[in-house]
This record gives sequence, C-alpha cells and structure tokens, in this order.
Amino acid sequence: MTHCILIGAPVDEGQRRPGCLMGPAAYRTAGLAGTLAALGHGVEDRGDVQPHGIGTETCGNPAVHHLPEMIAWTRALAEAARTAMPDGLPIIMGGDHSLALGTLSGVASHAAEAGRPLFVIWLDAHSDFHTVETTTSGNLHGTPMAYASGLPGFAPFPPFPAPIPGENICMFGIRSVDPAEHAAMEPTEITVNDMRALDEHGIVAPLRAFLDRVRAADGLLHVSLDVDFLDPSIAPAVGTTVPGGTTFREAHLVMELLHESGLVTSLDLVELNPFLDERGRTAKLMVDLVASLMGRKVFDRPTRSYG
Ligand code: 6HN
Ligand code: MN
Ligand code: MN
Ligand code: MN
Repeated sequence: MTHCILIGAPVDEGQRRPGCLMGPAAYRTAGLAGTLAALGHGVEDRGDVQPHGIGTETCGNPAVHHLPEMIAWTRALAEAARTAMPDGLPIIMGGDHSLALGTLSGVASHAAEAGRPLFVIWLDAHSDFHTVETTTSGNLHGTPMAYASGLPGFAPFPPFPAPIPGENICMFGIRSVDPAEHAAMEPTEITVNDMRALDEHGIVAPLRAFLDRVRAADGLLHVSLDVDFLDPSIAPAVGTTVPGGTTFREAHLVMELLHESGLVTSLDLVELNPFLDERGRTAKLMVDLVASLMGRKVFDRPTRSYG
C-alpha cells in the first residue's frame, strides 16, 4: 500500500489553448482518489497549488509569454513537490507540461537531500527540450526537460537545483522534435525511444533495460505522462495532438511494467485539456492508466496460456 498525495496544478500559462487549468477538477470528477483507494492505497488530496508573488521578469526572446507567471508557478510547485516527497508518492494533476519545471525542481531537491540519484521517464510525443532562448512558439510547456538537464538559457528562472544527467533520462513516444531541440539533445546521453524505435523493438525491452538501471543505482524515479503520448484517436483532450501515438494496450503495458518494478516515486499527469474532451473519455483513460500504474491488474491471478 502506498500513500498517494494528490496535488492539483491548474497551470494554463505554458501554452495557448485555454483549458488545462480545468485538469485537476476533471481528475477529481473522473474519480482518481476513489480509484486509488479501491486499490488499497492511502489517498490525501492537498488541493490546488497557486502561484504567489508574480514578478515582472523579462527575457530576450519576444515569443515567450507568461514568463513571470511561470517563474512563480515553478517556485510554488517545486515547494509542493519537495515537501510531499518524504510523505508518500506525489501525483501532480495538471495543468500543462510547464508544471514539470516546478515538479522536477522539487523532486530533484528532495533526491539531492536524500543522497539518491534521480531518474526520469518522459512519456510524450514531444521532447520538451527547448530553452527560454530557443523556443519559437514561446510556449514554456516545451521546455521542462532542458531545464532539468541544467541547460543554459533559462536566465530569469531560478537555477535548476540538481541537474539530472542525460543517462538518467529516458523518453518514450517521441514523434515531434523541433530542430533546436534536436541540436540540444544531440550531445547528451538521453535515451530517446521515438515511435520508430517502438514500432521496431516494442516498448517492453527498452523500458525494462532502463528500469534495471534505476534499480541498480537505488534511484528515485519520476514519471511525467503527457496526454499526447497516447494516440489522439483514444485521447483527444489535448492541445498538441500528433498522429501515430501509443495504443491503449501499449500505454497500459508501460504502466503495468512500472507498477511491477516498484520503482516509481512521483508522477505528473499533464496536458489534459477537459475543454477538448469527449464526454470525459480522456480524463477517464488517464485515471485508468494511473490505476494500472498503481496495481490494477487485467486479471488477478497468473495468466494461463493454452498451447
Ligand atoms: N508539450 N515543440 C513544440 C513547442 O511549441 O515548443 C511543442 C511543445 C509541446 C509541449 O508536449 O508539453
Ligand atoms: Mn510534454
Ligand atoms: Mn507533448
Ligand atoms: Mn540525432
């Protein structure tokens, strides 16, 4: 049994399609807390985080919008994640992916304090490896993985507390990378399992290989699940749909393997835009994926195969 700590992060300022701020309410409406409790877990809902002390910071890239708001969100969410870590498994209900600027900061601070290495699994159509300087959309939800890697180009933000080495980062589902992101990732040791690689090798072998490394290093493992990891045909409630995403079973299988590993120590649920949903189906799918991550089985005894 795990103590699950739900944290609402109604962040909408990292992109331009209003609606992600309704995400936390949609997860509550779709029954996330009850689903976790039914699996035997403890559940505590700490409510929604709010940004405080929004400043007047600016940067040299005119495309960037809502910079002071994002810096305030980053501080507030870093604190919420850092203080939740010793108490259980934080599940951050977003909110767009810029919230990970904060949650990764908080989790990295905690890992440094605990003297354990931090590993990240990034489940996304996108690599989110822009800096404040390179983003052409100006949407800061496209930046958290570069921030957490300690890249320069985040000047108005607080320095990332304990940059995560590329060897400790593994991406799955990738199928949209901008040229500047590609150039920035090129010299790193980040494992990018793009959809081409998953088509050829499947998702199991690369995921198991990474989990083995987390276990060997006694690492903490943060999972960041972007709705657009999933194919838009099963998960329409997202502003940045990209065709050719993971299937229903591929996504559940990732969650089931993560559960069996017993290694996950924090989770972001990001980019759900309930305004774009169809009768709550994407919110419900995301809740069901969390259920698989937290131990719901397709069948509750070993599967027998008949040959
Ligand atoms: N996400 N690379 C594009 C941009 O605008 O920088 C898309 C970013 C998507 C962000 O997946 O959270
Ligand atoms: Mn993302
Ligand atoms: Mn994405
Ligand atoms: Mn390359």
